[in-house]
Amino acid sequence: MTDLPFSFTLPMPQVIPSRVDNHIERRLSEMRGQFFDLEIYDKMLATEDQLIYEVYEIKRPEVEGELLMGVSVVHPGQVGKEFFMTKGHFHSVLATSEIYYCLRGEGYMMMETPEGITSIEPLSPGKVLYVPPRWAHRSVCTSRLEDLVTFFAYPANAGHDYGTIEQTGFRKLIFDGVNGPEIVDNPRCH
Ligand code: PAN
Ligand code: ZN
Repeated sequence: MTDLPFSFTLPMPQVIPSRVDNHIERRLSEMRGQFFDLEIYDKMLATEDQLIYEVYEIKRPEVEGELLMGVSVVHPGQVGKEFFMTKGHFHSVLATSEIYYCLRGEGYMMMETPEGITSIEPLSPGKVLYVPPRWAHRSVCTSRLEDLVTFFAYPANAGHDYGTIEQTGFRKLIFDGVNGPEIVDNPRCH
């Protein structure tokens, strides 16, 4: 063994809030139809129902005037070349917004309006992202080692519309390309 300088990465521990009222775990089996490569999805699922992301929620009454907040943790991984991500949603009360603050990891917030305007914002520690009213949003973890950890807050009466994204998909996909993350058009989006 040659005595050369070397380095390695020690992933930081997960950021979990000291108060948690509800812990959600989303596994591969709950994301059917959301990843582009259905064949690889089925193959992976046959081997293991992997944990894709987790949400630590702080509960408040779900009424106007209140805010819901918590921490979202998207784990590193890929389905084929597509990075692990959240389901993504519109808010049921479309005219509600959300704030995300990135605590750890690397990734993107994929966003789009019902009219088809798209915006994809990079996330890295310290980044504050404002998701304006009417924009669907999905977090994507592009780091190979670290979780993408974000703090979020949104109006407590917003509600979640997952159905629209489940049926139509987002207009863009994020794949692991030769020179890093690659954003491509989703050929299945309609
Ligand atoms: C977040 C998200 C969280 C998980 O709290 O709910 O990141 O993503 P999905 O809800 O898309 O599974 C939020 O945006 N609330 O509105
Ligand atoms: Zn939201």
